[in-house]
Amino acid sequence: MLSFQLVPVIATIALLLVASHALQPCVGLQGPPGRNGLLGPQGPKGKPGDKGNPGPPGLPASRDPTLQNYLKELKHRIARLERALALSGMISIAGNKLFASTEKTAEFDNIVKICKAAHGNIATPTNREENHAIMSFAKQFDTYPYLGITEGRVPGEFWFLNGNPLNYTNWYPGEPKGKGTEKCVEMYSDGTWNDKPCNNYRLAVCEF
Ligand SMILES: [Ca+2]
Repeated sequence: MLSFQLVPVIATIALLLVASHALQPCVGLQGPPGRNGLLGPQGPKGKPGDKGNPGPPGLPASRDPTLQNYLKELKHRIARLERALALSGMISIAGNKLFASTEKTAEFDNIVKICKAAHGNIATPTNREENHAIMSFAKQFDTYPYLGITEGRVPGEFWFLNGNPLNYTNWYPGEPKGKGTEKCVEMYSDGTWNDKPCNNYRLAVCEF
């Protein structure tokens, strides 16, 4: 016979046993795999790889058909542009020189600066063809342009602005006659030259 004092003890033990049994995990079937997680942050930049081997040598430009075709097309396009600009009197071409005017007048020193700023030079005729090309502006704007020619230390001796002696002249009959008082040169509308003081306002024509 159990004494009545043992009953609560046995009951407590029984409860503990039941509780401990309930805490034991039950092993069920394995569930399906979870979804993929989000992308992680980008890793650090790797080291640059080794330099590759040099490629095979290309064709010389003169034998590269792609390049030659491209040059041909470019020349054709430039020639068309030049013809269009010449048609409207905006440019005049003589040999390798291209002449253009600001269509405005200025003193000699300013024309030199204007042309330099445009990466050109003041119009300087070194042969009949160039003289004729500059003359077309004198006629078109009915204004005499200054030329890139000035008088040296010796009165009556004129030089190109680059210091070279004149290899071509087209003086108006009797000119130059300023004898040191007319240091610059203007072009009349018939293409002839006249020595003239440098502070007049004359048409700005540049060559490129
Ligand atoms: Ca004169």
